Amino acid sequence: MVFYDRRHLFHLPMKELEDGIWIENPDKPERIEAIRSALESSGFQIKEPRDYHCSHVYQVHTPEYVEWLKEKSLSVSKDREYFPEVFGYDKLFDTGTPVTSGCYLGALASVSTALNAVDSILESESVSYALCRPPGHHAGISTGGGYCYFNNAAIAARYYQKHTRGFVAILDVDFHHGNGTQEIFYYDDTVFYVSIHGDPKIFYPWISGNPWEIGSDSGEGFNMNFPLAGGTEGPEYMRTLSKALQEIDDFAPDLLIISLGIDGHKNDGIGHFNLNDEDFSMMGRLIGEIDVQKLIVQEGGYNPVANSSSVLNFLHTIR
Ligand code: SP5
Ligand code: ZN
Repeated sequence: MVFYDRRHLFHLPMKELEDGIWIENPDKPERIEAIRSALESSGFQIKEPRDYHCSHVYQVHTPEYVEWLKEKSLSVSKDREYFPEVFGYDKLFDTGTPVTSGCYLGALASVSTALNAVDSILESESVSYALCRPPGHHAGISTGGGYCYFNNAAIAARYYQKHTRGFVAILDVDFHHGNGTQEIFYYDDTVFYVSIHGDPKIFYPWISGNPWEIGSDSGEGFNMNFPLAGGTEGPEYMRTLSKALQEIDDFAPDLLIISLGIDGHKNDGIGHFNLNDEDFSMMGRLIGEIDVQKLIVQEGGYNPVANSSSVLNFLHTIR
């Protein structure tokens, strides 16, 4: 089942500060609208989710962060956006993630999209897809960044556990390391986080994603990073994916959440892998070999054309 919430359209970031220059913000609504219309044309039924109480967000994020974001977002005017000015007080860690007038309600709607998909899983759907925007995997316990405000996948994992006490694996195939998801579950042995991403020595978010980050205390051994070089092609990517999937199979989760970014596509303007449409078919096929319920949560992907063909391919092969 596919879930989508139109309220992301009210989140319209305008700029991003990169290398001292204001560029157009790449998190455009079109990147998600293109996926939605491609899914509709291929016969997928799309469900608009019901709202979930905002308390689910507090299972992952601090009240200070959530209140700060709410207050800033609901007070910024529609034609402006707010960039962090005071480190520590402001709770966004980069210069690409402005507070917009629509970001708080948009981020809540994105969380609801993921939670509705979890509910479909609890009602025994085998694979559900949450077409989330804004994305989530860079959002940490008390910080937003990387176009992310609330960590949709992490909140979904906690919501699932609240209902089942089950074990969850999160496989993150966005081009960027999910620093937020890693942070949230770093001390946790009930959620296994595995990520394949561009080497953070070179690529965003730079601060995390190295192989020696394995989790801590009871979480030791339950965090795993597979950094890859820029330009990585399908065959090498699939070898790494197979290793990651073997680890997930050994963990034997009750639910597998896939943080799906399309920014590893060769035509994506932000990521730097060389994957093509067929590689996303192969990814879906390999992931589908693990016999467990699956929740797919949309993360990055900035080329609407690559997004729609790759998500379609992925959803056609996963099971
Ligand atoms: C969800 C997601 O995919 N977020 C990605 C955030 C990427 N942010 C922009 C990184 C831009 C790095 N550009 C460095 C240029 C150095 N010359
Ligand atoms: Zn990304």
